[in-house]
Amino acid sequence: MNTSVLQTELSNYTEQFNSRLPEFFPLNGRPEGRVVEAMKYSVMNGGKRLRPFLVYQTGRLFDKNFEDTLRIAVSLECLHSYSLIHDDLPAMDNDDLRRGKPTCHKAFDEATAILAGDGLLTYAFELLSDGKIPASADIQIKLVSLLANAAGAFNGMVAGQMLDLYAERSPELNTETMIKHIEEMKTGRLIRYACEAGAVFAGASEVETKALIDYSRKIGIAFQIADDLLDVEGEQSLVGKTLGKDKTQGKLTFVSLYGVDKAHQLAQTYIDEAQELINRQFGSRANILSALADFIINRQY
Ligand code: GRG
Repeated sequence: MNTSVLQTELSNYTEQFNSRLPEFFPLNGRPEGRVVEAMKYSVMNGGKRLRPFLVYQTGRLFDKNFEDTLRIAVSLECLHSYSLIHDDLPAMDNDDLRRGKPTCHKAFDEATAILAGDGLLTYAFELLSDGKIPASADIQIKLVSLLANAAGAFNGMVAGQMLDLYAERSPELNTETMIKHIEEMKTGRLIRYACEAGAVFAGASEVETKALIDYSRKIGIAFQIADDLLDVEGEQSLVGKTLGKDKTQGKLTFVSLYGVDKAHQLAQTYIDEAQELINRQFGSRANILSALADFIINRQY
């Protein structure tokens, strides 16, 4: 499949997804509605919608459609947006720009941004558990449990973020094994959840689910390498966030570890492996997932 077919699929999906988002954020005009405004601002504030698209495309392998997968996709994007709001806070990455627009704490204020993150995190689980997902109770519970684990403090995104902050201050932790471990938790677990959730929702077999998980783990690492490369090679107006920060902050990244050329090669290797896996299991049905793997490392934003 050529890249432009994928670009069209992704932009059609994004358009449809964005047009449905407002209905998930009713504004009630009451003073506390300010937090919902901040939540809505952050979720509606652009974004590639890669995680929702992965949920949809995984579901589509098993004949699920946009509407079937929408609630799971919105829930995941809420959780992802919470992590970005909190990551941008002064106590964390302290950034003024996200998706090319003022970060939540700049557009509102710090306390509202903390609450908006809390609100989105909580809402993600409300959307999964309010009985409106067209699946059995067992599947709904499984989705809640998978997301909690992927986002959480034991082996998930919060654990990855903690280790990332800690490693910055502890040079002895700056090893290849450690960076892979950090990135697998911080970035990889939500990407993996996107594919696993689509598979669980759609009733994929164990073998099919495993192929999707293996694919997602590989594209997850490649995604992070691409993110590190964009920080040094990207165009700020396209990337939409402050670039060059990894170096200024002395962060250990795939680029600081391997250098630019080797980082590109490594990302390509992960993508080749992911494509081989997914093609072996699903053949041409997985053309879009396969093309998405290419997009992940060739993206400009
Ligand atoms: C604060 C609990 C907590 C976790 C933060 C997501 C994260 C963990 C930190 C964000 C910083 C960062 C650069 C992470 C690496 C890659 C990443 C998740 C980038 C943002 O995802 P995209 O590129 O963003 O999919 P869009 O805006 O397109 O949704």
